[in-house]
This record gives sequence, structure tokens and C-alpha cells, in this order.
Amino acid sequence: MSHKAGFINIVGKPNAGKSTLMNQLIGERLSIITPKAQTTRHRILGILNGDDYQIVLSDTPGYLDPAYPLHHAMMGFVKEAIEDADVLLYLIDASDSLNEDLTARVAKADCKKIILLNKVDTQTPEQVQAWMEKLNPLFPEVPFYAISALHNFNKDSFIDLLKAELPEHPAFYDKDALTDKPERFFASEIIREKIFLHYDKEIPYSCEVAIIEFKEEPKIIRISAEIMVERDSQKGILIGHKGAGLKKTGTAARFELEKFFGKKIFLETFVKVKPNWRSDQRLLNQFGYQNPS
Ligand SMILES: Nc1nc2c(ncn2[C@@H]2O[C@H](COP(=O)(O)OP(=O)(O)OP(=O)(O)O)[C@@H](O)[C@H]2O)c(=O)[nH]1
Ligand SMILES: [Mg+2]
Repeated sequence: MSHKAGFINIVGKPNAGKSTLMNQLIGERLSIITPKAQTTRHRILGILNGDDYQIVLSDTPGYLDPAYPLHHAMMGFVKEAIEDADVLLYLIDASDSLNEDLTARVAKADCKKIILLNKVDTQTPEQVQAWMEKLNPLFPEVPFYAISALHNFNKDSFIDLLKAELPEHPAFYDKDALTDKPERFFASEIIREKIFLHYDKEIPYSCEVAIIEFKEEPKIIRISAEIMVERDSQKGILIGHKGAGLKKTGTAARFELEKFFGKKIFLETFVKVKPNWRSDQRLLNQFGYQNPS
């Protein structure tokens, strides 16, 4: 029996719906999703296995102009995903503008491409038509689909379409693998998601979560997490009056962790100030943000 396998990498601007699309295809909440831009900071693999195929999807951070070293590392993940793709899925938010730099990079990438206009539920048919007319000359002969990753997404027919684009190749990962990331990574992401959802302004962007203990017992998983912020004032905001802010965030995270791991969770959180961690390459390396240059 012939076997197909390949890397299908999703790229796009922040907030385009990349993680939403990835989770829909995998059928699990692998990537965290929030209404705020720059939610995803890593390249996260989601693996779809069948008897005769393996689709290795990559969710990536949104493409942006880097403002500090954390951003440089995030863009390193995107550039790597553009380079090693068998198929690039360029996801464009129909309610947003095009990023010209990313569009040019995708256009000259040496691989198969699919253009996906997302969030068409927010658009009139005339607006979708206008997008087609704009994108057609930029990507001649590249397949184009208008989708809504969030509403009435036809997962099965989309997976068939992706399968058809895969090269003949043996599986890259174990056939029962779902992702390349360890459980600790997903625990830290779930806590970060709740911080993104519960706090505004610069707080979500100033936080990083490190799991310092992850102990699985027969009936419970015990997790200790350190939340890093850049300044004392941010620590105060995060903890809140009499600890109410951190308690609310921790409760929401524990609830989500219990769903994800299918087990009771004991969660402890500590807040630590690490000045300028987003620019400290030694700390960034510890958190898995190796800088490309
Ligand atoms: N209306 C509508 N909203 C969508 C659709 N797809 C995603 N969204 C919303 O868009 C927001 C961003 O979604 P994400 O999946 O986190 O976007 P992302 O591209 O991964 O964002 P970053 O990780 O920040 O780069 C969320 O509030 C989603 O619910 C869609 O098809 N229609
Ligand atoms: Mg994302």
C-alpha cells in the first residue's frame, strides 16, 4: 500500500484564526485561542494519522514586525515553517488587511500553497468576490478557498483536500502521536490562555508561564506553575486585591486542565518578577524561544 506524509504549515497575520483552524482539523484543543493578537508564541505540531497517510500540521505565531527578542524568536518559527512546508496554508482574515511582506514571502516560497480566506461569516458575498479579485493576480494558479474555521467548517472534505496534496512518503512520527510537545507545554499554554482572557493591556504580553512541577499520580495531577512578569506593578495587577485575580485565573485554568488531561488537577501558581524577560536571551532559551540569528 502506498503511503503519503508531509508537513502542512499554517501561516498568517496575528488573530487570523490559525489556531482555530488547527484545532478544528485535529479535533482537540491543542492550541490556545483568544480574541487577542499574538496568542500563539510557538510552532505547535498537530498530527493527523490514517492507515495510508500522516498529515503533520503546524500552527505558528502570527507574522509581525518584531519589536523585541521574543518576537524575533516567534518569527524564527514562522520562517522555519515557510521553509520546510510541503504545503503552505496561507490563512487570511477577511475582516483584516493583507500583510504585504508575508504575502510576498508566501508567493516566493518553493512549495505547494493553498490560499484560505477565513472568517467569511463576517463578509458579504460582494466582499468575498473583491478578495478573490485581489488575491488572484498575486497567487495565479494557487487553489483558493473561502472558509469559516469557526462556523460550519467541513472538516472531512478539507482533510481530503489536504491528503490529495501530500507527497508519497513514510510517516515522520509514530502513528499514534498527536503532537510533538510534552504535557507540560500544554499545561503552561492553558494557564497562559486564561491570563490572556482575564487581563488587558500589556499584562498578557508581559507574562510567561513555566511549569516547575508536573507530577502524575493515579487519581490526580499536581502542577506547580511560575508566572513571570516584567515589573512589580504587573505582579500586583496579576495577583489582584487580596489575591482575587490570581485565584480566578487559577480556577479557570484548573477547570480547563481537568478537561484537557481528563483527570483531577491540583494547581499551585506563583508570580515572579523577571525584569525584561522578553529581551533576555538566556531566559528566552529556557522557555524554548531559541533565537534564529
Ligand atoms: N467570526 C469568526 N471568527 C473567527 C474565525 N476563526 C477564528 N475566529 C476568531 O478569531 C480570534 C483569533 O483566533 P485564533 O485562532 O486564536 O487566531 P490565531 O491566528 O491563532 O492568532 P495568533 O495566535 O494570535 O496569531 C478568536 O476570537 C477566534 O474565535 C471565523 O471563521 N469566524
Ligand atoms: Mg494562534
